[in-house]
Amino acid sequence: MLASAADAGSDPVALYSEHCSACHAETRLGGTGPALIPEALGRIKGEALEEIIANGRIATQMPAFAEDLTAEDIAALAAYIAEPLAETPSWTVHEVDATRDLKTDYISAKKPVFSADPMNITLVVETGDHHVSVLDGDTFEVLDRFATPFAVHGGPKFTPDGRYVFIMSRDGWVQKYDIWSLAEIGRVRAGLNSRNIAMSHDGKWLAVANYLPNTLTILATDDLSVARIIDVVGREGNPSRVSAVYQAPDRKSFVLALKDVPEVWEIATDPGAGPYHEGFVHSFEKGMEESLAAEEGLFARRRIMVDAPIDDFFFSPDYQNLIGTNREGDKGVVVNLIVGREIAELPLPGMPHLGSGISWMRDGRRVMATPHLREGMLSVIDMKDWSVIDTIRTDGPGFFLRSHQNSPYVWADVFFGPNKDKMHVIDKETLQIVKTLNPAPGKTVAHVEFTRDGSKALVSIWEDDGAVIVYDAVTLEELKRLPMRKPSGKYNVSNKIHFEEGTSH
Ligand code: DHE
Repeated sequence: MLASAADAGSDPVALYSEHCSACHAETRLGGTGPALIPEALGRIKGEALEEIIANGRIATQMPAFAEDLTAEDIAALAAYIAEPLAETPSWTVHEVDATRDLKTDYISAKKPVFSADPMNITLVVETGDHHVSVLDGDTFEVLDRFATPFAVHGGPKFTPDGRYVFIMSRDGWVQKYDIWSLAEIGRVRAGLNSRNIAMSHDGKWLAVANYLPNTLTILATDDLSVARIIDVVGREGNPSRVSAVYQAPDRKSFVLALKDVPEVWEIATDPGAGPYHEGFVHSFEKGMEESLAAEEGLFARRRIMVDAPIDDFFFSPDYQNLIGTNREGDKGVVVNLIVGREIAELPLPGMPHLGSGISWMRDGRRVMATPHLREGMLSVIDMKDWSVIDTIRTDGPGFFLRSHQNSPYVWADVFFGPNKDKMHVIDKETLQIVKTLNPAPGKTVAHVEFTRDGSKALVSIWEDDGAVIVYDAVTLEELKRLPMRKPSGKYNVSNKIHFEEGTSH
């Protein structure tokens, strides 16, 4: 397309400068509009990109250019912004800090400004118009609805007391919001293209996993200043993107998987404990030399060498094992964090989505389940001997799984394909589907969160004119429908800060 556009005389660099740079920045790294680089655009490419340039984007400031630009110009622009940047931009402490925007009108309340139970607040991320709704988890009244950075992704992370929450966008913005005061405190751009964030066990530090640049940014949670930027470089000297970072509260550390080199890192979030406690000296396996030369103190790093790079992952409830998937998506691996090596392989074809894994006790044994992004099935695995106990066939590939300690059921969506409007409810003991909900025929129905006590389940109708449906989690009857703009994830304060076993992280 670029060739024909060039033949027709389109100059994408000049066109970009004239029409796009004011909002998206001359560097294409984003300004008031999002970054226009392939890492940020993701699956929006080719004709889909041309369509947005021509017709604009609803619920955003993006105007339509069809009347000002020819089809060739639009094709040339779409091809230009789909090209990777010639050089990896730097994003140093200085540059991050320059984006820090703390709200001058923020007033910190001494107690919650509402009468609702602060532990039963549920946040709903509405990606349709880039907002978050703050729901009272008992009455389902919307207490506040605030604007977020563009394209929030992944779960917001709460401080251990449940008062503050941090929300990340794909462009690397991190927003801090005070739930008690119902007010934004500020935001900072911690990366240029980011995967997810993790809160430290003590609530003092927030790790931001980046694709661009290849770094892990650690922010101080009190004022969003940079505590450390760690270059993510493998032992052989190769830089890497970060697949995902999570906190391991029992280990007082962050654990991250590297996407481009076969390593898992553990970063101490407590100078006294860190990754070197409990049996680490027994690790006479690969990676030992590096480990012996370990740094000490806060943010000390330990490298664990694995056979192949790991994508997203999930922990056993005791935080001793990490269960991840390889990039090809044809198997799972179990990495023991005590001995620092892989201890098992799981036969999980069809791209297991282990970031959505959950576990529960079944017949006296702990099991875990994961959906698969390419196959209509859930795998149920025994967490003691790592055998696959059962494969539950579903109406199509799913994305998210949720349960609650007080619920007898696992809720599994069918995110992809013709049955994307279905939600399966599965008995945790028999592993049988007991009911398939179809609350909005033809529309995507996905992602579940429970109330604090597990008595209600909140389900998204994942459409721009969507809704959150409140179900009785026992009778499975619909109780309420709250209109929302493409609600994606929902996050209950208590379930998240107490690491409720039915929720992934
Ligand atoms: Fe996500 C969580 C990775 C595509 C919506 N997703 C996560 C997390 C990771 C991840 C690592 C864990 C973050 C956390 O909670 O700390 N997601 C990926 C991918 O690699 C993938 C497949 C490709 C990509 O584009 O990055 C991907 N994710 C999507 C989507 O297309 C979804 C459906 C729509 C969107 O908003 O982009 C999507 N991801 C979500 C949501 C969560 C999430 C709603 C949080 C789930 C939760 O309950 O915690």
